[in-house]
Amino acid sequence: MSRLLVLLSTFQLISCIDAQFNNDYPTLDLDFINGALLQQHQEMCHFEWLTLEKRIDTLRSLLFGAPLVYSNKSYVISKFPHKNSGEAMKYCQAFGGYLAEVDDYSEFNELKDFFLRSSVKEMVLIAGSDELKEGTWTFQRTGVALPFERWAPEEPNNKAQIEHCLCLWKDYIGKMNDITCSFRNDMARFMCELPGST
Ligand SMILES: [Ca+2]
Ligand SMILES: [Ca+2]
Repeated sequence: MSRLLVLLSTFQLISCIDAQFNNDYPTLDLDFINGALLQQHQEMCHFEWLTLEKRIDTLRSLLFGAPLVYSNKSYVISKFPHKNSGEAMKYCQAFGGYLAEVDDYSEFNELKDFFLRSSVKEMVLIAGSDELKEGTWTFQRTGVALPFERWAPEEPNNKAQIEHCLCLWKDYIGKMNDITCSFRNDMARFMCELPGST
């Protein structure tokens, strides 16, 4: 479609320029044409990029709630439950991000308050797993050890020996709990950390 537009624009432009110079000059100024075409193409690309950005924004608002902006990042909570932590990560990656990674107390505090203000009822999945080695918690994306932990009382308890993923838990004012990496329930949500303050 865009190539067709460029082609049609080229014909139109040449015909305009041809008419303009027909009386004085039989030849065309190719540098001028190239410059004009390049400018037109850039304007069209800019327009298409804006359209694409708008579509991505629309899609993001369908899938996630309003973002928290903190430290040049955007954090969003899903409007639907995840089938498993891998699927949740893929949703985050689709928007250029990853499951929210708590790096320090300040970030934990921001995300905890964001979660507690939300309408999510029970828990929100974030980055962190001890699936590879029980009791050793790392980020799934980088394999780096969790730099900050703030567990709820008697957690992590690895209940039924199947709890290898991490969530913030509403029952304990947003503190951490280990939970299963697979589907939990319809109330469960996940949080993504996205680049930029969009
Ligand atoms: Ca575990
Ligand atoms: Ca637990």
